[in-house]
Amino acid sequence: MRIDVLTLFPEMFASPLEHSILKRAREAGLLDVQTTDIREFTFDRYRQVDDSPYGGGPGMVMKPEPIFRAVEALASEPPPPDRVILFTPLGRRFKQEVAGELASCERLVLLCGRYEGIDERVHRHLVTDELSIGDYVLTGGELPALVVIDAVARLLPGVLGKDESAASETFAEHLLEYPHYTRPPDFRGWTVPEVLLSGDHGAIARWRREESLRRTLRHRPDLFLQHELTDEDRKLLGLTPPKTGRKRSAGGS
Ligand code: 4FV
Repeated sequence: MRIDVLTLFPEMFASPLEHSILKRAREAGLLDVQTTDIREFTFDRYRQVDDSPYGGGPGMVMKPEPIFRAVEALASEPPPPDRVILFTPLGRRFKQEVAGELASCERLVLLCGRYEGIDERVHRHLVTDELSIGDYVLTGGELPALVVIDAVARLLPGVLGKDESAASETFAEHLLEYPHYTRPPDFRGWTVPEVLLSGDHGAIARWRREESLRRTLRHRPDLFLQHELTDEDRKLLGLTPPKTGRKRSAGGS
């Protein structure tokens, strides 16, 4: 996958991409992240990328021209971008399923805003998607871009090693993950659940499923309602199976 990042601070992307899984993915050619400074697409002597807002008000607004030029220049190189994504608090909430959607793309362009925001004509006439990583206001779109690069990259085939799997993890099936334990079996008197030391993989799988269900119900009932309860899940939760035998969602629909 190729990811082009348009930003006023390309240097912010140096370090986070030079460690661990993301570094390995780039070295293996599974991920190609290119940063481009939007200011390179200004031709006036002040290399102006922002200006005061029409109608007055605090702060500055990013100008449309350098951004349109930058995206059009990137798009002139094959392959054409599948998505041009702008990060903004008013965007669609970025979730694991959105990461999965983007991981099937060949090329993404990520647009990082600064200042109060970006001229509305960029939102309306240039970007294909607006994403938010959460209901808070950041100083720029660079950190959201790094969050998306990380979450998408680890879903690319071959990026996670055999001992790292994206399959049975948090949010797969809208469930939170089960508790993890490793050596020592007894730490300060806090012991590892017997079942995990039993070697009985059937019992371990049931324990983990039950833990995922209980944790999701307790910590994220909203997620639990999106989860399709199986009869096995009902048994694990001590819920009576539905009369009809037909699978029914947690929300009882
Ligand atoms: C943001 C968020 C975010 C708003 C103005 C950048 C800032 C500045 N992006 N999720 N929350 N963006 O706060 O994605 O341009």
